[in-house]
Amino acid sequence: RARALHSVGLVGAPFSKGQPRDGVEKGPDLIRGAGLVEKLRGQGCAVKDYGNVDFDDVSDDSPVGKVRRPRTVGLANQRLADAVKAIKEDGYVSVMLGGDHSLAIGSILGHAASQKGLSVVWVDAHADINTPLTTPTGNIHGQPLSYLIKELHCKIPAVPGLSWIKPCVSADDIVYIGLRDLDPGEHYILKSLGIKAYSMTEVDRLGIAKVMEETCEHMFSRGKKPIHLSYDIDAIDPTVTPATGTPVVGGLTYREGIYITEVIHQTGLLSALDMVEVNPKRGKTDDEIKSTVDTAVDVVLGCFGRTREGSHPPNYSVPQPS
Ligand code: B3U
Ligand code: MN
Ligand code: MN
Repeated sequence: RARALHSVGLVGAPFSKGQPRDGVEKGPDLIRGAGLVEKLRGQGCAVKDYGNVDFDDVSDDSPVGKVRRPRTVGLANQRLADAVKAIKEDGYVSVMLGGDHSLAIGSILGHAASQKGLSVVWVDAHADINTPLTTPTGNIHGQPLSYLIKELHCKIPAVPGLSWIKPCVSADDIVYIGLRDLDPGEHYILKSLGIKAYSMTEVDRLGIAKVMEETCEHMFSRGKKPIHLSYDIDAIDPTVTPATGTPVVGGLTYREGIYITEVIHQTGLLSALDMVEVNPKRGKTDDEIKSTVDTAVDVVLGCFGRTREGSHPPNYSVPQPS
């Protein structure tokens, strides 16, 4: 039997406390229920499912300044970081199914613990880079990158439950795609740190092919580092993926969303993936939920070599009539 094309280590993170809407904790089991593991195996991947991380609620987790549930989110991300680190040490590409986007803290920390340096591609309508002092909502799913970026560390106050986080990515190693809903503080941080960002305006101006070409050029100009792709389903237009907590009009088409994954796959450098913010309780109909979940599955499949042109095994031959 031929060697598997990819080794995928899957972990579910049924966690919703980085934001106020429940339902997003159902993401992992829904995405599995749509046949993710079987489909990955069907396209030649070796898959180990590590199951779901167990999360505990911290009692008396009152807000600290504006930040909501810092101890619960901090503890969840410690657990997740350990899980992702173990998956990387076992030699797999880590796939974390969320859950809300605060989970990128643990996923990126666990990934970074096993590598010398990472590139992060953040596909999202939002920049998720508010600090505890710029956040308008207090929700930590709008803040994960602020805790992880070395150049922002001096702007992060000590918050109980989150102070253990050691920043592990440089601002130059981040590329955003799909942005269209930023707070003033976030926009200022992006500009002042010079973070590479392709908002929907750049997607419109350049087209997704050029955006991905430049994304790769930017990443590779700093040496070829393992890629962490953090994919928020709300990057894609809500006509396609409505079942998510904070939908924003004017997003990526299904095709643009999938094209991103095809290019990331072709780099051969994908080392960890987050698929987050699928929330079935935000879908108004079963069709809305199905379209959102199926798109999330297709994003993961695209990351692991599914091609729209089709494919065939290397030893394939057309049967001869006898
Ligand atoms: N920027 C806002 C809104 C938001 C961020 N991420 C999501 N929504 N999903 C905030 O809360 O920081
Ligand atoms: Mn996000
Ligand atoms: Mn988002």
